[in-house]
Amino acid sequence: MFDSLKETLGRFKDDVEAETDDPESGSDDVETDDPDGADAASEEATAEPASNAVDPEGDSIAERAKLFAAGQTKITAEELEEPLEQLEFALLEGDVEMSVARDIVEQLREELVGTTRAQVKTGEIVIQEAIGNALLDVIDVGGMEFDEEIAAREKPVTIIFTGVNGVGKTTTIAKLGRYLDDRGYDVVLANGDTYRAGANEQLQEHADALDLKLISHEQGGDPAAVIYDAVEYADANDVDVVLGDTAGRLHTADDLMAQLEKIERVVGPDMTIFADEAVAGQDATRRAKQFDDAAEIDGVVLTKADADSQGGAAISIAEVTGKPILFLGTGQGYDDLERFDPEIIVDRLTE
Ligand SMILES: Nc1nc2c(ncn2[C@@H]2O[C@H](COP(=O)(O)OP(=O)(O)O)[C@@H](O)[C@H]2O)c(=O)[nH]1
Ligand SMILES: [Mg+2]
Repeated sequence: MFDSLKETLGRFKDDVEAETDDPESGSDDVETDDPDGADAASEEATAEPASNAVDPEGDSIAERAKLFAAGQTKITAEELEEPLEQLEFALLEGDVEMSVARDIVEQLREELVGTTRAQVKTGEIVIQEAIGNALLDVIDVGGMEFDEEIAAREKPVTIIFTGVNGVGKTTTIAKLGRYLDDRGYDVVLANGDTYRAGANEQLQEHADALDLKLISHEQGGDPAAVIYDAVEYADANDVDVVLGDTAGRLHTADDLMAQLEKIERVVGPDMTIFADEAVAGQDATRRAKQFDDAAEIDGVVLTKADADSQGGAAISIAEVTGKPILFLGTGQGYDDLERFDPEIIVDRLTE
């Protein structure tokens, strides 16, 4: 999962370390393993010719060399330029949204310029930390905590799933049915995808496998009515959570959005969760915005993360929509659902 994104970040770290290996680029003979390193470096500094030359920052080379000997020279904006440019390019290639790639690069620039070489050289994890902070800044947008929300809300809690066909919406509903069942909640499924032939049967199979009740109507019926029925059933039978599927495609995109608006109006769900594939990258990010406009979403499930090496949607979608990623789909089995914890994801990407 997200392997190439991890590589991109690792490469940036290596680039910065290589770039800042020496105050005047080109020489890589600085002693790092000598316990008496300061002396060695100062010998090198005195061997520096033209000691009254002035570098672009206005410090004389002799002064800079002295600072370097004490391990105090700072990483400059110029040194970071190339690594940052490479990073931005790689992020864009990895399908990260442009505004998000820029934010990451800007934050890294701010955090790293002025960091002393000593910190980088002595193996302090400044670069790694800076990368982690920049990532956390874009993926941790606050918003709801799924488990807490379910626990706190008056029952039944009604959750509607939106998103286009084929991304794994129905599978995610089944997985969440299992997830909630495992945590002691009674769950009913509702098939609001009345458009697609075979949708009832598909959800019924999941319901049977998970031993959950499904409420469905004939194909072509009103999805808002199905979900409404499921809520009534839940009320009457002390069911805790209603998971409502919806169509991912109608005759036109406008019809689809109008249908989602109607469900929102008639049912008044407690949560609307948008599902899309991590592998869809920027398309997923764009669709999240569109669906949020039709029926405001509270959170996102990114499916097929197991097949996504780039991580572009995973690090873009929260910042672009302002809504948190709640879960990652990590396979086709019912247990292949992972809580999305920004800190854990960042640790994994930067370790
Ligand atoms: N590898 C993988 N496949 C998934 C995941 N989630 C769903 N799928 C597969 O994606 C396909 C479409 O899923 P479905 O739930 O029918 O999509 P829907 O049209 O959005 O309801 C199915 O073959 C699922 O098994 C996931 O997290 N990882
Ligand atoms: Mg479906």
